[in-house]
Order: sequence, then structure tokens, then C-alpha cells
Amino acid sequence: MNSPKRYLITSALPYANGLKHIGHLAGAYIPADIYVRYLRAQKRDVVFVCGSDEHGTAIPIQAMKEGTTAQAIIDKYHPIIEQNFKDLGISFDIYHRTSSPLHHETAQEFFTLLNDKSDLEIKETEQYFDEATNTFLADRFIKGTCPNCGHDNAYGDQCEKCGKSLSPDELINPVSTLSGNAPIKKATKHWYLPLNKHENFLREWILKEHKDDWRSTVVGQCKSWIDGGLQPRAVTRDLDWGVELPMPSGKGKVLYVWFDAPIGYISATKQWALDNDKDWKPYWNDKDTKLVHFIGKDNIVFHCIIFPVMLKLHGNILPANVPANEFMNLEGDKMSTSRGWSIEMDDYINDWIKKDNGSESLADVLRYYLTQIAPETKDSEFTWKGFQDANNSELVSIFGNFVNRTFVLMHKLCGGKVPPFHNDLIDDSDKELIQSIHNARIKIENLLEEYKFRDALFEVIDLARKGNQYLQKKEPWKKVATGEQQLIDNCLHICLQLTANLTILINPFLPFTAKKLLKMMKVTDKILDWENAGKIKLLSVGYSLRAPELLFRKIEDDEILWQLEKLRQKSIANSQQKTEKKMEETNKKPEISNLKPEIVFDDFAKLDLRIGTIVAAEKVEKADKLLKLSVDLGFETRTIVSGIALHFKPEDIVGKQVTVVVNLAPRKMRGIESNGMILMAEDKSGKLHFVNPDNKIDAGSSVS
Ligand code: B3M
Ligand code: ZN
Repeated sequence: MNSPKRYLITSALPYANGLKHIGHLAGAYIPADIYVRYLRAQKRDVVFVCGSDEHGTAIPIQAMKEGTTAQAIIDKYHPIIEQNFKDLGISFDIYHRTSSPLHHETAQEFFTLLNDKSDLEIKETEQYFDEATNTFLADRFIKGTCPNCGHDNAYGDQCEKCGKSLSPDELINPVSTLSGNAPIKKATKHWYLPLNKHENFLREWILKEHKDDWRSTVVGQCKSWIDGGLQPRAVTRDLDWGVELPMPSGKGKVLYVWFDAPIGYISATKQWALDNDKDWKPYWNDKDTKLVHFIGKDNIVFHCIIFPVMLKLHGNILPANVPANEFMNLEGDKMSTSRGWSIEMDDYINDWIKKDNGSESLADVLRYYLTQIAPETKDSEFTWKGFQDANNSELVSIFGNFVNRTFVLMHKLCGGKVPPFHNDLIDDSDKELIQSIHNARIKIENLLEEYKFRDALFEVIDLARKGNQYLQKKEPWKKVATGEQQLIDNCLHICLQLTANLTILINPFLPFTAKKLLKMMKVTDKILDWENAGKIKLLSVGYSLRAPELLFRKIEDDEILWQLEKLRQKSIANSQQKTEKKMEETNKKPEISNLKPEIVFDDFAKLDLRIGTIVAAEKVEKADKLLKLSVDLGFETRTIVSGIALHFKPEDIVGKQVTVVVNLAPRKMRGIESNGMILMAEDKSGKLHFVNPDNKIDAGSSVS
């Protein structure tokens, strides 16, 4: 295989609007870091860039929440996120910022070039405008119901529930997130990237050229985008936060955050080159550069469709691959910082690494588990129990155990030195293990080149497992009595060479562990060169080694229970906070702002409302908000799933009468088909109440 001359590896630039959680870490940062560490061990020319995304409406919105300025927000979160990545061993060559002057210049130059070549279209359209705050409502300044999945908190640019990319016009019942008011329409001028003109190129490039070497989930998403019809996409916004348009006709406007953010990869490369006295240009212009974007699935359209069109127009190279990950759920629910259902990197570092006297091995434990359950082909799930199991039964019992036994036995039976190997005594199990070491390197290398990090990691652990089996079979400790020192030597010689190999192979995944192993073996990081993997003469005979250090410690049940309780408390505190905030808001400006647009009688008459009686209720497994209800409607009993579990205990509501929308199309929730919807009234404090007749009446009675 011919390797490219150089690599440019990017990880999605996180918004500097808050702490980032371990789902982000698993999606775009750990896999990229594994890949980069592997490439570095292969002595390839590689630059790994990332940085804060500091524009877009997400930043000023956070500033409003925290009662401060957008600048203060990015200055607060940028350094925390940067440090979090460092603590978890993510080895960026540069962690840049899109607020830097170099980035602004780079993004403006990019825009100007496209605009001068008439690659952009200028159009005047009517857009949503909030009269109360005198603001055009772009992206996250506007919310409404998602036309795709019905989620009622979708943003103007994307629904975070189903991941669909949206435009404000598609939202049902849009409201301004600034004032809470329904917006009006107002004319404004914007620059558009006519994606429709590039359909053939995208079809050819993604659906033909890359249909086999890109992940099928990525190609599939691109295909449905392309087949759905590409539209011109506005790349400017009426905002006062972002990269300003570089010409007078664009006064008061900034670049759309998704136009400038990916250019952040280029400006980061420029800054890296400046800092290291290198030339940045070949990394973006030379065909012999392999550009790989590591992202989460919600960023696919931007990295596979929009940015490549921009790069092509600007004359840059295109990404060779975009190994996007699916989502990682947490304990049965979607991970979300805003709902308090998440584990922030910062929390993990405080609870596990700092509490354990800064033990870096706990950074590796997280890297291990997140790689083991990486959502490479489908959504996956983080559970604290799974985390504990991965540590205790794999890292401690297999990897750590093998290394520890090898070192202890070598000190006990071979005088603390690498024993010689007596070739004439080699047997089948020695040969088999040597072959496995050799094969492991090839398998791991191939898997890494194909971005199959989970499988690659499995192979490393499997090799350690084979080491344990070998030791168990050879039982060198039993050979002391029989005086077969040469057989003891051979066994431990191989086990030590295997340890050196495991160090090289585990290094991309668990760099802190590899560092510890180097220290125990008293060797420099030179040994980590990938070309050494598969060899069995890495440690020289007679070389004395240090005493073993514990690589991983056991994780106790109470530590896991404590984390589960912490998560539960956090999500409760979060919903309480939201209720309080809602109360404040309702007190501030009563009802009127929440009135929906007028409808005619026929709209109302379409609803079939009936009184029903709840005859059974139970919790839905793994969904803390849902109750599964059986509701007697007189003419039949139906299953209805209702999001009221935080407000009612199942046993308290059996026998209650409720109002049901009976002609709502069935909908599956958590695998259960729900046939109807229970009407609820929400009081000022956010508490829910059933809507029911003042006296018990026949089930099935209609309401109008
Ligand atoms: N900041 C969105 C995100 O964090 C965005 C990524 C930019 S990558 C150029 O999901
Ligand atoms: Zn949606």
C-alpha cells in the first residue's frame, strides 16, 4: 500500500459555549487521537488540528443564560475544554480559536474568493424577525416543532432530537428564543452557496468514488440529502457576532457559523505552521495529502456536502474520508448537557483522575471503554456498570494481570533480567504465540487504516489474553522444583517480548499506560515505533527491568453507585431549574405570548376527544419520563405511552379519568406503540394535571 505524503487530521471544533460531554469525546476526539498516534508511530508526516468554534448563535445564547457577554463566554470555556482534552490525552498539534484574527482573515479571504468568482448567489428573501428585540432570527434564535419528528424544541438550523438539518421556515409554530414571541417576516439580503449546482459532482464523488471506502452510514446520509434535492444554502446571517462580511455591501452581516467553522481547520493549520516554522499550503493544496475529518453524525452534511463544495470552489483538496460516528447514549437515554443527562469530561476528570491523585491511568480507562463501545456503525450505550466491567474484567484481569505476572515472575525466577532464549527448546506453543504477535500487528494495522478502532482494540486485548493462556499452560513457577531453568527462561523471554509488543500496540489507544510500561521496561519511546511491532527481539537478553507498577486498579461497586446517583440528582436538579425558570418567565409575561395562531372550527373539529379511565399503569423500562397506560375508552382499551412519569406514580393514577385524543396516528415510543394522547394541563409551577370531568362519567363519552 502506498501511503500518502502527509496527513491532515481534524476533529470537529467544539462550540465554546459550555462543557463538552463524553459522547462528544467518543465521537470525534478519541478515534482521531488513536489514528494520529498510530500515524506518528508509523513516522508519517501528520498534523492534528482542532480548536474552539466561537461563533454562531449558540454563543450569545449561552451569554444570555449566564448574564454575560459572548466574549466572556468563549474566554471562559475555551481554556477549560482545551485543558480537558489534554487531561484525557488528546494530542492535538494545535488547539486554535475561531475568534482569532488569523481565522477571521482566512475566512474572509475564502468568502471573497468565492464571491469574486460569482460562485455565490445573492438573494433577497423574507425572513423571521423578532420585533421586540429588533433581531433577525437565525439558527438557534428561533425554535419550533420539528417537521420531521415532532420534537417541540427544534432549532432553526437543526433538530437535536432527530438530527435533521432545518431552515427556520420549516419549523412549525416558530417562536423567538430571545423574546418568546411569535416572529414576523421581514425582507433581507443574503449570500447563498448554490449546492444544487454541484449535485453531479457530489453524486460522482461520494456515491460512486467513495461508496465502498466510506462508512455506509455516512454514504447513506449523503445519499438521502442528495436524493432529497439540494437547495442553495445561505452562508451569511444578520447578526453582530461572527466573522464580518469583508465588503461594504455586507455591512451588519456575518458569515454563517457553518461557513466559517470548517475554515477553522485551515486557519488552525496556518497557525500551527507559523508556530513550527512550516509551510501550511501543501496540507490543503497538494493532492498527496490525506485529509480526514473526525466528527459525530450530526455534522455529516456540513463535512461531506457543504464544506467539500466550498473546498472545491476554493481550489483545495477534498477529504479522503469522513469517518463519522453515530451517537452514544447514556444509561438508556440520549446524552444531553442541556437536560442534565450527561457526563462532562470535566466531571470525569474531577471525579476519577483528580480524586485518584491525578492518576493518568483513569484517563486511559475512559479511553478504553469509549473505544470498546464506540458507535462506529450504530448508536451505542455508556453504562457505569459497563465501564466498571471493562476496567475490572479486561484492563485489570487480562492486560494488567498479564503484565504484572510477567514482571513478578521475571523478578522471582530470572533475577530481574530479561532471560535468554534457548532456541533448541522452542516448542509449538512458543511458536504459536510468536506467530500471534506477528499476526496481531498486521490485523491491528489493517483495522486502524480502515478506521475500525473498536475491532483494533479488541485485537490488542486478545493478544494479552493469549499471553495469559500461554503463561497458564507453561506454568513456569512449577518448573523451579524440577530445575528446568531453560524452560522458565524461554517462557518469560517470550512473555517479556510480548509485553514490549503490547506496549507498542496499546500506545495509540492508551498512551498513559504505554508510558508506564516504558518506565517499567527502562526503555525510551523509540521502541514505540510501529515498525518494531511484531518483532520479538525488542528487549535484549540480560537487560535488567524495574519492579512492576500497577497498571490499573479495580473499580468498586460503591464508586459506580455513587456515579449513578450523581447522574440522577443532576437530571432532577436540571428539571427543577427549568421549572423555576419557566415560572419566572410565566410571571414576567403572562399567557398572551404563548398564544398559538388562530384556527378555524374545522381544524378543531378534526380532533376526536374522549373520556377514558386509566385501568393500568407501569413505568417504561429505561425511560425515566414515560408511563405505559392502559386506558378504557368504553368501546375498547388502548395502550397509550405518556411522558408524565416524573409527575405521577403509576399506582396513584389507576382509576383516574382523563381526556384522550383518540384519532391521533399511532406512534412508537421506546418500542411500544402508543395509540392516542392524554391531555394534560400545566400550571404555573410546571406541575401537570389531568383534564377530566367534574364527576365520573361513562368511558368513551365524547368531548367537544
Ligand atoms: N461546532 C458543531 C458541534 O460542535 C460545530 C462543529 C464545527 S466543525 C467545523 O457539533
Ligand atoms: Zn426532529
